This record gives sequence, structure tokens and C-alpha cells, in this order.
Amino acid sequence: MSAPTLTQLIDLDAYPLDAPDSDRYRDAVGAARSGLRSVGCAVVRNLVPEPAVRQLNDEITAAKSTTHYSTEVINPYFHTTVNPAYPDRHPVNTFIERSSGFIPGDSWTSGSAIDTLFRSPELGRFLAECLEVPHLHCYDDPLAGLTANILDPGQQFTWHFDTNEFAVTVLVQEADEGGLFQYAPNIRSADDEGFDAIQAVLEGGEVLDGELGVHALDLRPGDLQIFRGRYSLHRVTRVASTSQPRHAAIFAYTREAGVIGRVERTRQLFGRVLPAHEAAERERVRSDTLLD
Ligand SMILES: O=C(O)CCC(=O)C(=O)O
Ligand SMILES: [Fe+2]
Repeated sequence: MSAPTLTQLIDLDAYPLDAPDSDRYRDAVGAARSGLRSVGCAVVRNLVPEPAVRQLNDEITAAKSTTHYSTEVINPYFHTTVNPAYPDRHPVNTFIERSSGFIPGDSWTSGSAIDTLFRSPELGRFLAECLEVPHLHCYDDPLAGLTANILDPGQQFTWHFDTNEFAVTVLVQEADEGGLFQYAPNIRSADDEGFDAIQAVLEGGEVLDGELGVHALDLRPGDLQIFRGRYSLHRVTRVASTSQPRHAAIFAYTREAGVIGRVERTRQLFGRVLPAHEAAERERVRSDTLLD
């Protein structure tokens, strides 16, 4: 089967990503920029038309047996062990369940809808403009570049900060109950950890909308979300045990070309590493000033 075209994957009437000089394009970029500047989040509603959403969901469902599920009890910084330098009731020592899975990058075939959308130069240009950076490259990591986040019934992705500067997500299948994306915009900054506010959110329980500065997003299948997760604490709430699973495609981009993830983090998220990760790690060691 040949790869889908841009017209099939993106609603070009509403969002003419192929016509960057058009008014509609400028409006879409302007709206996303204002969301990203104010709350670090922008939602492009119905960017992906329904037939393409179905195709993405079929691809995710077909690859689902390759999902790496991991249940860990993590603090917002993805650590799993107590740090005695901090008190008990402190974000660093507050551990909550993360039980979800990722379908890794090497599960997709080239020419699939999900891979074609991720690599679309028009989408890359649009995202770079929204994020106000000169250029974006697809994250070159063979596992973490293009993933799907899977939350099966009963699972949750608890409060955390991302290590990436920003994330791009397309919701593909929503949960019937639960599975909501919630975030506390700019709860920390480069020079303020914001521990007290973070602790209040961690202790806030299941339902937080408009309280403690937490926003909930009403995402629908086909919506694209651009999110700065470095300073904004966020989670996906527990999917009800009677619900259908929640599927989200996650596109990772970097400002520099050829970036690849660290061995330890890769193992935590995917349960394995590839020769490319090992080689990159050796290169990192070699690029210091030691005598080989
Ligand atoms: O599935 C999502 O909407 C986002 C999950 C998330 O926060 C992450 O993968 O870091
Ligand atoms: Fe995240």
C-alpha cells in the first residue's frame, strides 16, 4: 500500500499547512503561539480528519502486542528511590504509580500513516513556527522518536515533568471514562523548583480542574496538542476499568539533527536498548578529554 498523502492525513481546508502564506495558516500559528506563551500548551482541534484517525488507530492496534508496559512508583522527576536529603512529605519523596506502556519506534513501518504524519515536512515547519524555533528535526532515536502512549483500563500516567523541552501528541482513541490530560502550567521555572505548589497538587487527589492552578484539557481524537512539559507538572488520569483503552501518538522532535536518547532512560521506558544507543553512549564518553 502506498503512503497516505498530506491531504488524507491533515485537514488542509481548516489548516493549510501546505500554504504557509495563507491567512488561515497565519491564524493557526498565532493561536498556537498565544497558548504556548501563556500556559505552555496549544491544541489544534481536528487537525487529523476522521478516516486518518481510524487508520492511525488501526496501526496502533496492530502494533499493540509490542507495547512495553511498565508499572513503577515514581516521583515527578521519574526517580523511584527515596532521597534522604529531603523530608518525607516532599515532592522528591512522593511516589505515585505510573502504569502505562509505549509502543516503540521500531514497531512502525515506513509508509504507515503514523510514520508519514510524523515525518511530514509541512507538519515540522508548522510546529517550528508555533514553537518559535528556526527548524525542527525528527528525534533520531529509533525507539523514542515516534511512539504511542497506551493506557489500558485501570492504568494511569501520574504527575511528572518531561525531560524534553516540548512534546507533540495526537489523541487517537479516547477513554470512555478517565484518561484525562491535566496540567499545572509553569508550576516551576528554571530558577524556582516550586516544591510547595507541586506538593499541593500531588496531594490533590483524582479530580482537579480549576483548583490549585490545574487545567484539564478536553482532547478529542484527531486533536493535536503541543505541550511544554519541562515546567508544567502534568498527568493522564486513571482510565476506568470498564473503559476502552486510551491511545495517543507521540511525536518527538529536536532542534538539532541526529539526537539520540541515553541508555539508562531508554531502558526505563522501553525495557531494552539498541546498538545505536550503545554506540552513542561510547561516543559521548569519547568526546570528553580523557585519554581514550
Ligand atoms: O499521553 C499523553 O497525552 C501524554 C503522556 C505524557 O505526559 C508523556 O508521555 O510524557
Ligand atoms: Fe509527559
